[in-house]
Amino acid sequence: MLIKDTNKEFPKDFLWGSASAAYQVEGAWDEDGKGRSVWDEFVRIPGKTFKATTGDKAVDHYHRFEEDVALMKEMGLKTYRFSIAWTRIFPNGKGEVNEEGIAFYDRLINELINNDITPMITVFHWDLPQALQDEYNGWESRKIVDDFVNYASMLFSRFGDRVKHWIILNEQNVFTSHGWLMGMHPPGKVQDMKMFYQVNHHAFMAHAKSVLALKALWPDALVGSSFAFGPAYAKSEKPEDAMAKMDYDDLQSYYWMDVYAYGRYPRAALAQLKSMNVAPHFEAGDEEILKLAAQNIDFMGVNYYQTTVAEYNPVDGVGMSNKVNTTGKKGTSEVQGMPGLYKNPKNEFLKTTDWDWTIDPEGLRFACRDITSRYDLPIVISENGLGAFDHLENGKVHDPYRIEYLKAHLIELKKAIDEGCRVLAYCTWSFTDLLSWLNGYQKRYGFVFVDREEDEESGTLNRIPKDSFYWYQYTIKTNGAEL
Ligand code: BGP
Repeated sequence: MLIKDTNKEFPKDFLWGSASAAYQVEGAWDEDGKGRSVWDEFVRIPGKTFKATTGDKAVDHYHRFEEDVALMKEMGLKTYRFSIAWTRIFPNGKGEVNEEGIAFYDRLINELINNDITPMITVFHWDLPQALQDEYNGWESRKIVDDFVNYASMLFSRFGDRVKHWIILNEQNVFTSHGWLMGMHPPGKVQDMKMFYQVNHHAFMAHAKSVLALKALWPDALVGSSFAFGPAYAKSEKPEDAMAKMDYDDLQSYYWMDVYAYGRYPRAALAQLKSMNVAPHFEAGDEEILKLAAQNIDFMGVNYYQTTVAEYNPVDGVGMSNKVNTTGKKGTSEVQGMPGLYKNPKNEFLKTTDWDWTIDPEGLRFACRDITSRYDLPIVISENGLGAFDHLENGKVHDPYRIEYLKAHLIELKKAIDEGCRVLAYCTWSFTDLLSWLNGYQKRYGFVFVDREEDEESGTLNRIPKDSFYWYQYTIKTNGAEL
């Protein structure tokens, strides 16, 4: 569309934000009664993370959250999205609540509110209690649904008086594909397609029942889950590439978003899964619960980093690869695909980051438009950002590339808003530098540099605002009018 004469500013009350996740920032991995999560164990398996980095200390947000919130206040941030570590609340995943864990998040929430920053909570950002993994294989068992809802309901009842914005699951598509197909996240399974879809069904049920539990308690709360959306462009005008895009969309995007928004799986995707004998098993009543939850979500959460290309992939073509660039050496990722359906070659028209992620600001607009057309739901951009090598020189960090990246994405986001998309919030990834799950500490995303070594637990952990910090501060102050 070509919308003329629009207001330069973003909507009034637009939530300019930034995001993090507990395991990636908190540290204090075994303090104040916290139990072990699957990530606490997984990072200790040799070869799983870049240079064996862990979140044991991370960037010590657990002890420095007041300093971090003071910086957010200085920046003028309107919302801070963070996740709760399930194992701080229930060290064993269920049973007795750990009041020290509740107290930590109470302090964080109150500190944010006292500084005029709206807290936005992610209930689950991947750090499942190890106790539940040991007892019944975590997400693989239907038992997870009740334990999840019990945990989520504890958060709703203890924090819901002050927290209105809730994201139930972070990137269900990523933690399940990395955990059950690629072997790169816990529990490290490879190509277990049947379990992958069953695990996803359990996660959908946990999401749906949590949405309903929240609304029963706090009808005015705003809720959704965050999907890692990588929209696809067809490689060419060949009909087989258009069909490859459609297959990709149904199996890689709508498979999740349709369940959140409509409460049902895409029909063609289910037909495909049935023909492969990997379709999920439903219990009686599941369909109704998914539908009811879908009627109760308030937004689609979107983590947007990149787009992809869909090209027809012959039956003997490429499959899933776990050759992913975790070193920052360009060109070390391999093409992924599903034989007989699609593969995702490089987009020759776009530049990439050092970790081979395509840089595509228009893709963000495309994502918002697609969601708006298909679901007509408001959107929360819950993550978007650039992972890069940053350098501290004479007490300063100059990151013009990050400013350029974020600015270009915001310009496209504003176009999407002008075109009718209802975007409630934009959270960059991330506020401070933090642990990148598989890429260690050298892949930095923050507005605030954290002085810590890449692969060992040393460094002052001092916070140093980068140039992008001041740029975002100004962008917020002017409500995006001068991008
Ligand atoms: C998303 C996750 C975040 C964060 C981000 C950047 O998938 O929700 O937790 O890690 O991606 O990814 P990475 O750290 O792999 O660069």
